[in-house]
Amino acid sequence: MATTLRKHLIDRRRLLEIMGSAGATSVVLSSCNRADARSPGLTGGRWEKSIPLATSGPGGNRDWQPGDAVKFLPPEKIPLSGKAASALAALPREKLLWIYDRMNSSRKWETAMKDLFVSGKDGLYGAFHTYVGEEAVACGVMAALNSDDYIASTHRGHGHLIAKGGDLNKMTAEIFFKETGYNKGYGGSMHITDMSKGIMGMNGIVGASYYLAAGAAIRAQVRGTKQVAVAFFGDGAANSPYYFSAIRSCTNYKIPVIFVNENNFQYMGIPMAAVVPTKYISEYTKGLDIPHHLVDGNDISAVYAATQEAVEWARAGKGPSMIEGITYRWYDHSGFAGARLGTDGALGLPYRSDEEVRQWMSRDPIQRYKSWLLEKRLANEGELSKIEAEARGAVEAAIEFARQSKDPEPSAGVHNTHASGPVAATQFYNRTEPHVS
Ligand SMILES: Cc1ncc(C[n+]2csc(CCOP(=O)(O)OP(=O)(O)O)c2C)c(N)n1
Repeated sequence: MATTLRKHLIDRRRLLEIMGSAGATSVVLSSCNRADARSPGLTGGRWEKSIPLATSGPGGNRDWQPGDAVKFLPPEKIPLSGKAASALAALPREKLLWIYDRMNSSRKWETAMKDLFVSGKDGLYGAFHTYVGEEAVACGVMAALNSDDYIASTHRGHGHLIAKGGDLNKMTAEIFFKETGYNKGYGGSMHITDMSKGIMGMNGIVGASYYLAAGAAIRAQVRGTKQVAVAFFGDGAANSPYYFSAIRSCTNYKIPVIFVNENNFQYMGIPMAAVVPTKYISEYTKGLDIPHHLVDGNDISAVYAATQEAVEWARAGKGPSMIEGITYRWYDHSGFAGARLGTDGALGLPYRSDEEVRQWMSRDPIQRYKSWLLEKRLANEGELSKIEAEARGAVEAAIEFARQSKDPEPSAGVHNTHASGPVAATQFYNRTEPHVS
């Protein structure tokens, strides 16, 4: 047994190389991009045409141009009064500060990772999809959930995980591919999962969140636990055939899923409008008799209030709701083309205008929330600065934790890449009959 195992031992890096040379899909190959001289890939500096670029397409908005996302720009400040502001302000102050902490932790963690990727300092590599700019969606949703509710995330899900209580040390160690990481260094960014916190995982499969969330929600429905499940998805993922199928079935059976669309106008390097025939994603399912909430996704109060209503609706046994948050990502689809060390945002990308990026960055969801808290006198500068400093400290500590952690042993590859461990792996490799999948 030991000899057989040794014969087949490969470490993660070798596995990726083999898959790449065997012509694995672009999704897998993208995780092979290294931040080194041989393959600058998607990390730092320039934009490689390794992702598709189309500024026009079959959608209903054929005249969409880079820069047009400015037309959807929300106001500079989030409303101090009104239904959403009242709903948020009704939360205990500790919870309001907790939201500020989660938003800052998410932003500071991803920004620190960006600086590490761009500098090349720790030799980081692999796919990394930043959520920077979209934090109000994750934190607004999570503020309305209980800790035992479920979330099914996306490829761009670090912000979801951090808002749901993901462990920064384990997340960072996973990005560093260390054995202390969430997936013991064998998953990387897109497989981070923490079932103890209801986090059913980030996911490299676009559109996978619908059925994962539905499965968890059916379980809750059958057991009568009143838990809900949230399926996060992007504007591009709304074009998956599974989207309508899932939301329709959840409507039929009143399954407690909340479908949360993060409309950031960008579908890799394709403007969302080139493939979306309606103005908003929430128009896709208008015919279904379920609540639809179209909100400013950079306004934490709007996202929170919409989710609170959707949660009440679901817990009352009325089934799913759909929330669309209009937001914007500050960086490239994956990696850090156009990004700079110590500076926010990625400029010079061909599928969007720099002016659009700057305008959307001026609607920073964290700054907007900070002003709201201060103007409503729900927090003071000192308290918020303390939270910012603590978030920074936690990120620095997590990076140090990852640096100090060990690389996985090569033999761990057999344990960590097969669900049933080394026995199943050995049987698979020793099989004599042709493998039919
Ligand atoms: C099933 C599947 N198809 C295609 C891809 C390649 N892919 C990765 S991310 C992405 C775009 C997703 O866009 P969107 O849903 O708008 O999310 P965003 O990246 O904007 O957050 C695509 C097509 C994939 N990972 N999985």
